[in-house]
Amino acid sequence: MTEGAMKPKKLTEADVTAESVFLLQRRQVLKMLGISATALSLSPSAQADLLSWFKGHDRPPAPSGKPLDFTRPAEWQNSLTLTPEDKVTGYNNYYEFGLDKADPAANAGSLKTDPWTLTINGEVAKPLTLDHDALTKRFPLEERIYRMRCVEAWSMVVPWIGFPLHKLLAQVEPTSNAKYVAFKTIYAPEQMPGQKDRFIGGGLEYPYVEGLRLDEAMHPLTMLTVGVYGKALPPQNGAPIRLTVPWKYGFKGIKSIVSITLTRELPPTTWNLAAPNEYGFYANVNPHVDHPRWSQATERFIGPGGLLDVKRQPTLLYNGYAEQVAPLYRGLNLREYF
Ligand SMILES: Nc1nc2c(c(=O)[nH]1)N[C@H]1C(S)=C(S)[C@@H](COP(=O)(O)O)O[C@H]1N2
Ligand SMILES: [Mo]
Repeated sequence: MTEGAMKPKKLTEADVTAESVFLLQRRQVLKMLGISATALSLSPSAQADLLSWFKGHDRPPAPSGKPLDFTRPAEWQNSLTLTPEDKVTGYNNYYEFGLDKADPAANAGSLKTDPWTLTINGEVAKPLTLDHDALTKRFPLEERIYRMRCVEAWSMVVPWIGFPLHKLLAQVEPTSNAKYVAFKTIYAPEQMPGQKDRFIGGGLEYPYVEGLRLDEAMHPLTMLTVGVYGKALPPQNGAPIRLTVPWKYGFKGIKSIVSITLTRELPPTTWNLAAPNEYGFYANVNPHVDHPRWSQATERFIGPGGLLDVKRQPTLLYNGYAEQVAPLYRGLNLREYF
């Protein structure tokens, strides 16, 4: 076999499994459940996602994080129906641990999240490094119930715990040159099989990197997240600290962050590097701007009912946060800057 033939094709975010193996398993599982594929009002890829999760249902339970001290400010509470904890911590994207939705919960236990060092540097007057304990102790923690929308067109509602990024940025004092904020995931190929193997890791470049404009980073909705469902984040959700930007597609929410760097220039971002025509820098949730390969007009909400409780619902502009964030994008052509 030539080296060229061995090379994995560049995977995009929707190509989450080895399709041929998967279609077979899906048919078998559906048959076992007595469900015909057409009886489910789900696209093949949606079924693939859910059943890959189902397939992993005998996985070891996620190590339960330690309980956190936090408040529940009324501002961030609401009456949205929550996605249950086992789905939030069992149905994940974290390609460093594999492409199936069940892979992160099964494999991310190998990530050593304590000790940890988060460095904040670049165009700042006062660079800072935080150790593992500082991540949960330096800033008061609050629970915030946010919508979460993956670019693959599934969605959840999640009770995250963390603090607003602007509080951290205020402490490092960005210089007048700072225009963007760049984030980087840990690079630890010995602990992350997907960083070592291009088949497992989907052909992405690692470490995973993300970025925001400084004004987006300073927005009160933008959060550094250290917990979920009352406890420290499990590794599959990005322990010990990850980004949550609820009006943007989920891939902006970079996990297991080791550096935050303020920059003059727009930073590179992982999915944009992988497929620039499909994933932009902004990645604002927008029902009117389709992905080149699928519609973004609706989404599949993963709800509390049974395993297959997936409700199709309209996608909301800026994921329902238009009132708060639309001013950031006044005058910007959202089709061009997707
Ligand atoms: N380092 C890293 N961060 C990542 C990803 C990843 O593969 N690697 N996946 C992203 C995608 S596509 C989504 S939808 C969210 C999923 O977060 P969750 O598993 O906590 O729901 O994490 C994002 N952050
Ligand atoms: Mo995603």
